[in-house]
Amino acid sequence: MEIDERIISKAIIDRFHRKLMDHLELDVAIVGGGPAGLVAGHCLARAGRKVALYERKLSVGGGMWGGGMMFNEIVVQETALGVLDDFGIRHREYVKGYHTADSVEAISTLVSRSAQAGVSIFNCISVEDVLMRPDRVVGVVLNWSAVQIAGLHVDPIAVRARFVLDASGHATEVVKVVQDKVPGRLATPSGKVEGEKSMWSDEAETLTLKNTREVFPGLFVAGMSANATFGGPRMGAIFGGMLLSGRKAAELLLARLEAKDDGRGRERGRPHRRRGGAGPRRRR
Ligand code: 48F
Repeated sequence: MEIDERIISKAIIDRFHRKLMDHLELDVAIVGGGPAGLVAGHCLARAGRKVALYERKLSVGGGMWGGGMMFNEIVVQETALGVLDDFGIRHREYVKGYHTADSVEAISTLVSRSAQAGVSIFNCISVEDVLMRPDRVVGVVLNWSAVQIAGLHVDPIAVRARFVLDASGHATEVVKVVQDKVPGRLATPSGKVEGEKSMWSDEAETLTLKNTREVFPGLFVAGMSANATFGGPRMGAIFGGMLLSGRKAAELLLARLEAKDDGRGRERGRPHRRRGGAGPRRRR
């Protein structure tokens, strides 16, 4: 059989078109394909939820590939070894309490298992904005990263999601958009992004988990984005907090997807009620 280039093109266009069409309405839209976003996506997809993950870059994986300063090993503490085991990522004890894993094995496995669990990963796509209603975030606004990089004036497309997870890392990109463009306050002490602090690994690893939560109605934060949003320090090349944060974000999201306020209120014309400080206050 002679290979027909037209069929190759048609197959790619057709399959991608279907994938995109099939993901215009989601349970959770995840922004960022680093360790936190991938672990969250994996847990949500395994629980049967419809999840898409958008990654700006060509390669998914965020800051894990390079270990610490391109020494491609990561450190993971005891409490997070369960996540590595869950994914089948091999690890070795270095000294008591400190374990290492090959960063390339770790991140490639997180990516592969997430995709196989059912997370639809869209690489080369940047989330440049959110979809809003008067009282909450209801989706994401997408554009090709190449459009952003080239500075082209091209309008985006939008995807509805019951919840959005900002796992964009140090940049906290979605939270910053919401801070700047959506009426209301974030559930942070100042109502704004508190900003990342300098390195303090122990404190950061604890705070990352604490800071993994809903920061605005419909918008959750995980990973380094959670810490930067709530003003925690960075932690360096220890990754347990990122993995556990992804898992915690998924647990919170699964609970919310089951709850009365399940992100469908707007469809039924029922306004979202403020809880625990995260919520809109209209600007005048
Ligand atoms: O930075 P990243 O790995 O975030 P993370 O999961 O993990 C942080 C650690 O890697 C490390 C650390 C822990 O020791 O401090 O830095 O919290 O992955 C975030 C991903 O989000 C992508 C970005 O390219 C990266 O791969 N990203 C950021 N903004 C956007 C985005 C956006 N607006 N749209 C799509 N992708």
